[in-house]
Amino acid sequence: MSSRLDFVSSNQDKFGEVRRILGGLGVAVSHRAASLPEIQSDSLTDIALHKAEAAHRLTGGAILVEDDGLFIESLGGFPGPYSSYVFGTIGNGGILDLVKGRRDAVFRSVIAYSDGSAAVPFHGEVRGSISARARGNGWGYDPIFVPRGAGGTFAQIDKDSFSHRGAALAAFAEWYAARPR
Ligand code: ITT
Repeated sequence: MSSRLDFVSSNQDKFGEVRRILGGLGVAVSHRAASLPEIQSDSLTDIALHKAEAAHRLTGGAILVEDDGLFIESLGGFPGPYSSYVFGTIGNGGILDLVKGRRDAVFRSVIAYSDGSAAVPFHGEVRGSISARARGNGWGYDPIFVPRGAGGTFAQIDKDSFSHRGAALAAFAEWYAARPR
């Protein structure tokens, strides 16, 4: 059986990180650029599992997808599952205008794997805060998210060892290496 593994995503920045992180864990992955349909749900896990099924239908092979969200506590978890839409509409400037009180936030990732049998989810999260202003040049919310214990925003540090994506992919890689073949 082929060991090809495709990461199906419209987001080139995500794929760059996925390739780097999984490469460091001994798992080779290719990019299949595609925008998958996303169901409306409060659950990143449900969204990721549906994306995984759509991705497997697209390629017919073994795939990974990811769904992420930035959850800001003083905003009741906004933008959460709507993070991609909110970034494209109000962006980091709009988020900084909205956050007035407590700045605690959590970044969550759900990676989902499918090779045709039921999709399997892997979870990662990082706690931190929203910075007072954007710092550093990074993609998405990187310039405004400061992981707890780090000296700067995701855009200013080597984020892989702190990131929600790094944690979810580490769980995936452990499971993938141990799966029956
Ligand atoms: P897919 O095609 O893989 O779905 P997407 O960009 O639409 O790509 P999501 O639906 O998971 O991905 O949206 C999550 C959004 O959260 C994403 O578009 C970014 O704006 C943001 N985001 C996720 N992870 C991030 C990270 O590590 N750093 C900065 N922003 C991030």
